[in-house]
Amino acid sequence: MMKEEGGQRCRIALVGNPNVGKSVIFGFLSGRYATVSNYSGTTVEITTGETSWEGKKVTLIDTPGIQTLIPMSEEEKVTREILTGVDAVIQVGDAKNLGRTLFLSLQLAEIGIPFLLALNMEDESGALGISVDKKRLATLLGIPVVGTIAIHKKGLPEIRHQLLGLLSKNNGSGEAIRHEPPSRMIDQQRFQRVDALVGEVTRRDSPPRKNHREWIGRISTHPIWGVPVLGAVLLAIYEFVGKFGAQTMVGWLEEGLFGRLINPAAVQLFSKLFSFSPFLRDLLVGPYGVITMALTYAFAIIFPIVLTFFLFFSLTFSLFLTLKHSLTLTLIQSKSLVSI
Ligand SMILES: Nc1nc2c(ncn2[C@@H]2O[C@H](COP(=O)(O)OP(=O)(O)OP(=O)(O)O)[C@@H](O)[C@H]2O)c(=O)[nH]1
Ligand SMILES: [Mg+2]
Repeated sequence: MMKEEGGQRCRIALVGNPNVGKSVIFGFLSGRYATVSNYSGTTVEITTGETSWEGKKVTLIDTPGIQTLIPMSEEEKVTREILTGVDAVIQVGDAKNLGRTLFLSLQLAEIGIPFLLALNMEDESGALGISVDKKRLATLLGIPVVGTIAIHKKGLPEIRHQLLGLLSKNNGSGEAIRHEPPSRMIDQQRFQRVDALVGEVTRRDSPPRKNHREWIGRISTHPIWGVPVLGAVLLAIYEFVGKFGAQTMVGWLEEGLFGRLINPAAVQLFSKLFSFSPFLRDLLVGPYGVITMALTYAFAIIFPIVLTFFLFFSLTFSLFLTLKHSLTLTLIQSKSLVSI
C-alpha cells in the first residue's frame, strides 16, 4: 500500500452512488491527463489521473457508481478492492439524496479510511428547497463536508484544500486503521455461508455460453484492437448511411418516387386547380413549392439519411455499449465537457 511519505505518490479514490458527479469532480481535480482502463480481470472501467498538489504527487482514481461497500455487483467488488490500496477517499454524494449518501459514508467510516464528503448538486437540492447543515453534518460524522456544484466548479478547490489537510493529518497513519470492522466480518461470513448454500444446491448442466457482447466490448476498448474496430465501424457507417442512405435511397426517392411520380402528378393537379392564381400554384408546386421542394427534401433526402443513421445506431448501440461509455469518459477527461 502506498503511503504519502516525502515525495511518494498518494492515492485518492473518488467513491459514491451512481450519477452523483464523481467524474466531473475527477476531471477538475486530475488535470489534463487521465487513463481509462479495465480493472484487471474485469470489464469494469477505471479512470486514473496523475497530478501534483502543492508539490505533493497525487494519483486520483475515479471509480464506478456503487450503492454499498458490501460488494454485490462487479463494480462494487472493484471499488471495494481499490479502497484497500488508497490513502484517502473523496466521497461524492448527491445533496438531494442525503440518505443514500450517508449510508455509504457510514460504511466508509467503518472501514476507517480517511475521507471527506463532497455534497454535490447543491444547485438541484437548492431548487427543491432542500438545505443541508454541512457544519453540523461534519461535526456529527467527524469528517470535512464540502458543498459543491461540480458543473460550475463551485467548491472544487475547497475539496483539494481539505484533502491536503486530511493527508497531512493522516501522514504516517498505519494500515492498522484498515482493519476489518466486526460488521464487515459478519457480512463476509454471511456471504461465505450463502456461497456454500448456493454451491450445494446449484449445478451446471451445460457449460456457460460465451458472452460475445462482453468480448466485443473488451476488444473495442482495447488500445490496439480498438483502432481497427473503430475503423470498421466508421467504414460500415459510411457504406450504410453515406452510400446506401444518402445516395441509393435518396436516388430512389428523389428521382424515382418524387421526381417521376409525385411531383409531376402534383404539378399537373395543382396547376389545373389553381390556374386562377399563379401565386398559390407556385406556393405548392413552384420551384420552391411546399410539395416540390419542402416535401421532396424532407421525405426524399432527410428521411432516408436519418432513418439509416438511427437504424445503424440502434443496431450497434447495444453491441458497443461499453465503447460508448468509454468514449463519454474520454470526452469528459479531454475537457471537452469540463475545462479547467
Ligand atoms: N445540476 C448538476 N448536475 C451535475 C452536477 N455535477 C454533475 N452533474 C451532472 O450529473 C451527471 C452525472 O455526472 P458524472 O460525473 O458522470 O457522475 P458519476 O458519479 O461519475 O456517474 P457514474 O460514473 O455513472 O456513477 C452529468 O450529466 C453531470 O453533468 C451538479 O453539481 N449539478
Ligand atoms: Mg463516473
